[in-house]
Amino acid sequence: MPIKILHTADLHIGDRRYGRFDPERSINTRLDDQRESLLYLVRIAVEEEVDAVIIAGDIYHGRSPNAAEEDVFAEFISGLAETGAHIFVVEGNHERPVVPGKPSPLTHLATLRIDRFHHIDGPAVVNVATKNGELAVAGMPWPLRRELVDGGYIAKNVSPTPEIWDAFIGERIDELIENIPTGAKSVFTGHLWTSNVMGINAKQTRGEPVCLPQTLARKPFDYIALGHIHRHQQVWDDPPAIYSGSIERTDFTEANIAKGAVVAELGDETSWRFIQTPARKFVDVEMNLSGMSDPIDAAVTKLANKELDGAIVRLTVTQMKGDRSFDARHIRPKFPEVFYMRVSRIDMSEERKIAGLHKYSPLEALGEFIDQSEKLRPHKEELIERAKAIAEEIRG
Ligand SMILES: [Mn+2]
Repeated sequence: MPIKILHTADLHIGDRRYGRFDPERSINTRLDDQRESLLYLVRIAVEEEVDAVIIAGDIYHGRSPNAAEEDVFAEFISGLAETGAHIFVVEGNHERPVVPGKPSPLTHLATLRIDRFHHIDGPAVVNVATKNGELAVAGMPWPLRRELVDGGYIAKNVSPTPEIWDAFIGERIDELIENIPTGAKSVFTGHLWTSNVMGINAKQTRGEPVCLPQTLARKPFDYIALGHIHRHQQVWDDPPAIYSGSIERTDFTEANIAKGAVVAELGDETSWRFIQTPARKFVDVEMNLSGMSDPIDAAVTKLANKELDGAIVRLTVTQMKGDRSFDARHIRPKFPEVFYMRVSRIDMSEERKIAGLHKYSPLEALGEFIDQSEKLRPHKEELIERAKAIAEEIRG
């Protein structure tokens, strides 16, 4: 039988965005969603009888998870441990300590020496025997700038280019490959960016670790289990290099994107399939309410046609100067089935734009411009980042 693995990443337990504080239990309601998706993965591990579970970083959203968040992860791990599968966890940027020797929120789990639980906090190969044969997992946690300095790749005050990161990561992979036993099935798992167009993407990765997909996707690896990019995607064919993606939607750019994990089978060939988690639905609604005699009523009518049950909703209304004011407090009570609703109002008035323009810095003006474009709005963060970089270059 092939060795079967479940690959997940970017759990972001404790991400509180788009949730509410539940005063009775003193937790954010998004934690329930994260728990649901994780327990769903435990069921998958049971049903599929996987030999190993690989968690490719970013377990927690914050560096200091609270007790309720730790309990959600503990419940996940104990559920997986009961299946008898080996569990491998590499550290992501959200938990790897920058200070050498400082414990991460995962260190105590390693200290407990739970059977078949493997915590990878530096580049290392872990060999295990599964019911379907020998498996070697080569892991690389989120690489740190300090490691480039210590390794002589850059001087202390230099910002690393993508090419330097690619060289550093490639050499670590060479070392890991030397430690893969011949005849074993093997998986590389890491938390980092990959890009086919390194130079172009340098600004997107902002000096963070990045490499070409083929720097990782090499023989003898049978499968490359990646974390960091929240959108599920395959970045290389042979061996397959996959971002499982986050288990839940983490912002509105993912509103229409399926969320889940990957089940891969390592036989003579590697095959894999994506399995969806019951991630909470995000619904993005935009409406122009200019000139409406009763904008609240108009918005309620339009929203009533949408499937909003249990959804996280972002409502963006555009109006002009002189329109009847739109008070979001009148909207939310009409949709008790909605999990969370954020309402924002954009004033499209030309007069206001011209009269108010002198108040803006160039970046603020760009932000205002992006806000008014349906096409550009989802890319706001990235566009602003790029504009900043360009502005810095011009200033020298
Ligand atoms: Mn990450």
